[in-house]
Amino acid sequence: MEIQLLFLLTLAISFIYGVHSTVFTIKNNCPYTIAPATLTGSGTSVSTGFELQPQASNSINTPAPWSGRVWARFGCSNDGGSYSCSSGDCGSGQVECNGAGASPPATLVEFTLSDASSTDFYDVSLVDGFNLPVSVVPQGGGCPTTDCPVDINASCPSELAVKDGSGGTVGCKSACVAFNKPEYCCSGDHNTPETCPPTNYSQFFKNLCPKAYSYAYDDKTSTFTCHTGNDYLITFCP
Ligand SMILES: *[C@@H]1O[C@H](CO)[C@@H](O)[C@H](O)[C@H]1NC(C)=O
Ligand SMILES: CC(=O)N[C@H]1CO[C@H](CO)[C@@H](O)[C@@H]1O
Repeated sequence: MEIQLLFLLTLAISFIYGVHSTVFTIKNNCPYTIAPATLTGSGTSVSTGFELQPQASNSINTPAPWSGRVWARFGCSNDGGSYSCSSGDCGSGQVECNGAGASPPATLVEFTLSDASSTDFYDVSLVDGFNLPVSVVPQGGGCPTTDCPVDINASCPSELAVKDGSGGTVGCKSACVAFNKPEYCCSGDHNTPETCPPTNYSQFFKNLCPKAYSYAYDDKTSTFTCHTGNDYLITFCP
């Protein structure tokens, strides 16, 4: 009897381990409503969009292995029955992005979650520009925090700034998004780390957010790892 029970317990534990999932808790610390969104790159698709009032949070269970990104929209309205946002919009016409990505500029939080007992990778990316400050704090395990805690809109060079209808800056494009040149996008004959060094524009972002990706080959100072099995708190306007 006891041996059977032990067997069943072992089976239950390995089943639970086999479907390990990571919890992303997404918190809105901004003084206005935001609409976080996710885009799954590989793995099971999770909730693709929802609104958060100031100080509200929402948890998303993400079965590992998974890779994808999280960002947040703001300045959203449902005028004429179609949902759209002045920053980070995904063009779906709904609160859910349904597999559509952010229209740049948007601050991206990127994850690659492993299913085995190995390593998760995460970063904050400004490669597509900036729209909101964010922090990523692994819950437990002594893993490093990464963030872009500064409102870059406030100091965005005019040639990169995106304005809303009333003239407020609602995003700051990367030089790649603004000028679409190989030396800024690390494309064409600039598609290696050697031929695509930092530029004065990527350095502008790096100076404000030293832990975030400021251009495509910014890996060394911008990718963070944690052993698999941790949960993550993602706070907008930390
Ligand atoms: C980068 O350099 C270009 C060309 O010299 C200049 O026009 C631009 O203002 C600089 N941008 C920043 C953010 O320093
Ligand atoms: C300087 C500036 O305009 N910053 C803005 C960045 O975006 C947020 C959200 O709309 C505004 O509140 C800031 O004023």
